[in-house]
Amino acid sequence: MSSNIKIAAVHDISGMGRCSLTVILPIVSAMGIQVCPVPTAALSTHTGYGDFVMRDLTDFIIPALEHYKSLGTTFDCVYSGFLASVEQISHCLEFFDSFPNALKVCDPVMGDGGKTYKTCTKELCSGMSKLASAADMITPNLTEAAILLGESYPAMPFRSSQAKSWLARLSEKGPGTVVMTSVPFSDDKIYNIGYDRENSVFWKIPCEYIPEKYPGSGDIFSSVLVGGILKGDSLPIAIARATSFSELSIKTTYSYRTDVREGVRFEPCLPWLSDHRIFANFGPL
Ligand code: PXL
Repeated sequence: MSSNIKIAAVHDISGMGRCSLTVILPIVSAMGIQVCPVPTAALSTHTGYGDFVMRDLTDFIIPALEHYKSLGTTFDCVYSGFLASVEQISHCLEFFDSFPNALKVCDPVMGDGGKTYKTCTKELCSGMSKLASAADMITPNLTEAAILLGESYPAMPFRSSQAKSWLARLSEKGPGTVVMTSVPFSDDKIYNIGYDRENSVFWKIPCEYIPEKYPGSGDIFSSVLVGGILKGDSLPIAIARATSFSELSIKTTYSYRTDVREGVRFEPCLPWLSDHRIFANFGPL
């Protein structure tokens, strides 16, 4: 029996639309890793449905943390995502500090396609920057990377020299590993790209472009990435695994032509995650 790997997942739970904890729980579990959810908010749907109902759980996080500490619990990873209030930034920092041996991952969920999500205020964006600086690994999309760097949303296509510069500048803020998702270069693919500061190496992993943008895609990618790293994948292999699973589940969804707001139909693809093949569809950036 392999050892028990345990993640504290500090994200919201949205009842419909497949994002955050409703994605992280099944995906990371299918990889044989235990997820302990620490919900930041409960929503009826993700924010893309317009008139969603939301209950902020800001007053839940620190009491939950205190309880875990009183139990002598340890986590192998603290993985943060969508936050519902600016106070939750310091709560996540406290989670990071409480488990010094844990891998600290921040998915700085703030927006997509050049726009911030409805709930993401200016204060929350600057708080997210602080949280990202305290993490070992961050996984922004282009919109979030631009916000973290104080840049405007970039003109497309992105150049590889610009991509390397953004990755390195994000890493200079703190995290030794930076992974940027859905980056369009000048061909007909999109790329997930990564930077490993310790080894001074940049990676790029291609993904076929699918002409539809599903909410929660970033959560699917980051879940597999985090699971892969915790199970011993190198950075490019983990990005390649996460890219392949995302591509498979997004193509599956696209084939059914379902309502985009319902997110990615990853459920039929879950068995794929139990296969521990090594992935090598990567190369240097
Ligand atoms: O997938 C990111 C995400 C997480 N949580 C909520 C969201 C979104 C993206 O729309 O609305 C509530």
